[in-house]
Formats: sequence, C-alpha cells, structure tokens
Amino acid sequence: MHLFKPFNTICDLKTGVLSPPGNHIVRYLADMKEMFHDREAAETMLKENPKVYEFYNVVIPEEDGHLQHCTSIIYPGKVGKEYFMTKGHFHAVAGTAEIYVCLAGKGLLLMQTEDGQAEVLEMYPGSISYIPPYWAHRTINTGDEPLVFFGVYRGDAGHNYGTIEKQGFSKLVLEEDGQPCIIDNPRYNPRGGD
Ligand code: PAN
Ligand code: ZN
Repeated sequence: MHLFKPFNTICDLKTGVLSPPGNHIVRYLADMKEMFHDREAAETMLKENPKVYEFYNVVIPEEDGHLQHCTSIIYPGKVGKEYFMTKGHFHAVAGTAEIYVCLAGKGLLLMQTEDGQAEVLEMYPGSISYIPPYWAHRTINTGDEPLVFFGVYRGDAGHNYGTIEKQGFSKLVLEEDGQPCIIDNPRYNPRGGD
C-alpha cells in the first residue's frame, strides 16, 4: 500500500481561486464556439474571444480510492441569448457520481442521460447538488456575477467530452425577457454518439 500524505488546499470562497492552483484550465469562446446555438453570434464574438470559464484541479492520483476535487468559475455573459456555460461531459467511468457545492453567484446545473432525459437544478450559494452516476453535467451562469462552485468526484472517473460534443445537450438555456428559459435544443442528435 502506498501511503499518501494528507494536505490542505486553500480556496478563496468568493473567487474560487485555489492555492496552490494545481492544474488550472482556462476555456475561451474559441475552445467551444460550436457548442453555442447561435453560430453567427459566436463568430462575431470571436474577435474578442472572451474567457468563458476556468477551473482549478487539485493534483490527485487518478485511482478509485482517491477523490478528485476542484473549483470552477463560470463568467457572466451570453452568446446571442444563450448564457455562458461549461462544455459539459460524462465521466469516462460513466457510473461515477459527483457533488457540486455552490460558493458564489447563481446558475443552473443541466444534466442528461445517454438517452436524452434531462434534469435541471438551481445553483446558489449553499446549494449542494448531487450528480448521480450516468448523468452528463454542464453548468450555466444565469446571473451577473461569476458562478463559483466546488466539485468532488471519484479519483479515476476521468472525462468523456466526445459524446456531448457529438450529440449536444437536449436542452438549451436562453435568456428571454431577462429570465432564464429552458427550451428543447433543435440540434440535439441522440445518434451523434454512434
Ligand atoms: C468539473 C468540470 C468543470 C469544467 O470539475 O470539469 O466545471 O467543466 P467541463 O469539464 O465540462 O469543461 C467536473 O464536473 N469534473 O468532473
Ligand atoms: Zn464531472
């Protein structure tokens, strides 16, 4: 048995910044432009190529006895009417769950099964969302401030981005009359993953 030493990471609860930062990943619009519904709006915004979100992953062995943990910061903004959001993914080991604890801001957590069933939970400071095994997950900032949350999941879960890249989510979250509105995604392609 390899004995791993306990350690602390410090989280700024307002900004979500971790120290030490671990693996810090930043995603700009250019990294995910085809994920937004309004392709024309995305193309126009590419000139400025805004930062959509970033996340900090504590460095943990990718083994099932361990727990990966991370903070994510989704910036406020929209592409056309669609709010800034994460790419979203299934876990590579699909039967592994995750917990999100919202620290700041407000948003929605959109989840989806392989056969397109969708569920949405609200995120606000203090909300603890349980993402059960086999649900893809994407977070959406519906507010005016950064949406900040902490996540924890099984050490070896890994990430499968490909299925969502090909199929999309079955729902879109758009702003209508100043309010978030969940609609069916006309481009959702349940067979795109075949
Ligand atoms: C989160 C996400 C993070 C960024 O840590 O990885 O919010 O979203 P994408 O990974 O979809 O770009 C998580 O769910 N990890 O499993
Ligand atoms: Zn995840």
